[in-house]
Amino acid sequence: MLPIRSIASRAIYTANSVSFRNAGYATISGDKHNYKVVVVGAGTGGLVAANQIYNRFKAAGKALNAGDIAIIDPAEHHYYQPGWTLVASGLTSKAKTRRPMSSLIPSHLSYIADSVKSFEPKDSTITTLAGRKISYDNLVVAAGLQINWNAVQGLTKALADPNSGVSSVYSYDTADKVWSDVQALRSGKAIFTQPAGIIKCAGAPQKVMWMAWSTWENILKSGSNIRTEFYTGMPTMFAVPKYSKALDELRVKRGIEAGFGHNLISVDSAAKKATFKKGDGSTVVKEYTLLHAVPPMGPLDVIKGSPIADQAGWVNVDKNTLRHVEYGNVWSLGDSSSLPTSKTAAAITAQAPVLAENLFRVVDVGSIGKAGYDGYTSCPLLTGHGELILAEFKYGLEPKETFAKYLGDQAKPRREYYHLKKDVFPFVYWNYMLQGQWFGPKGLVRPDYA
Ligand code: UQ1
Repeated sequence: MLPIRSIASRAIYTANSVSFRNAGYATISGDKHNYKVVVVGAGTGGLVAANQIYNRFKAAGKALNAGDIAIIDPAEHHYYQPGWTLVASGLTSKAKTRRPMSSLIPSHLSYIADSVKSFEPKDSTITTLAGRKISYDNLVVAAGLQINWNAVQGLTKALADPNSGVSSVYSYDTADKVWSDVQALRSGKAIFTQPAGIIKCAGAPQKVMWMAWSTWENILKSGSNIRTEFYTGMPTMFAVPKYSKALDELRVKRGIEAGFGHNLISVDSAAKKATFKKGDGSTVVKEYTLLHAVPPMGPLDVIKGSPIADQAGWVNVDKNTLRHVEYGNVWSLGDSSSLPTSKTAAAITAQAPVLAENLFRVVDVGSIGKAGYDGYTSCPLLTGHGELILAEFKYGLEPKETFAKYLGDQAKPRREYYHLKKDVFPFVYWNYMLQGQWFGPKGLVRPDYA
């Protein structure tokens, strides 16, 4: 059995112990069937949104009662996924990137350890895997996305073999294997891949590469014996032209060969060969000593084809209001949403306050106000030890940089940003963001939409 868990596993987990969660912090609600707000998913989007919604009503002097908001997620742990690139580069331990779910859900939220089986937005209900029908005044969908590990033939087998030299940053179980493989490599060819299409944190595949390169070059001094190559299904290094240019210059300067429009389709771990499909349909086989593989990703099966999904399978929300285009009491943010921006934790810092404000206004006065999401997202691109390019941008792939006016162009790798990513953000996340008190570039100040 391959011990790969992913966000998707939240949807397929069997809810078998609704009543026995250690309730030191969270309360388990076993019998209530109607809630003012139901939040689906207790990942970054769900936990932040649930807390910001609670805080928003309270700030208006209209506090919801304990138990008015329910959050539903079958996962035993919550993961700080932005930490996995740090795990993959030996900068932190994986144990520090997860905490028991029950320790993170405050007692004023009802915690339902179950998963959604179907959405019935016409009736304002959801049905759970355990067979409960739950009705809501408002529904917030933050269910995450699905990692299609099996879409790359031979990958799960290769990942499960400790000696295969094949790893992936995209799961808790394999993120530390990246680091052990990187440390073990003394010579040969290291291949890093990225699939075509939408993935979460689209910068991560190359962050892992840059940190591995820096480890060989600067720490282990074995760089001259290792050839590094990057094969991506995308046409460029990064979607935003400004950062793409900087990253491509860095790639050339560091002697890293790239193949664009190259999609990993199979791994033969016995022969140490990876097969890629190119845009013209032809295939090409590459030998590797170390392979960092990133599988394709897509919408969760439970959402795809459901009444709340768009054609592609994402929750179909207005890109500025985060309100469902058809069902006015359904909202979405984060990876499961149709928002046409990069799927990151930083994006949640800007999406959640807009969602909380709009939902509050709809409940309070019946219509939304001026709050709108501009597509803000960020990708802290580790480029080596002590250096990071802080990509920040909004809709239209337009840069929206927080620190440029103080420190200069954020396309230039800087030490300050490296420490933001490595030391500041993890602390802020666990201590402020998950409690609904952190607003990204606005810090601890909730945006005012008056
Ligand atoms: C952020 O707020 C955040 O959460 C704590 C991150 O980590 C998950 C980020 O990567 C980024 C970029 C932000 C945005 C905050 C600032 C100060 C730019």
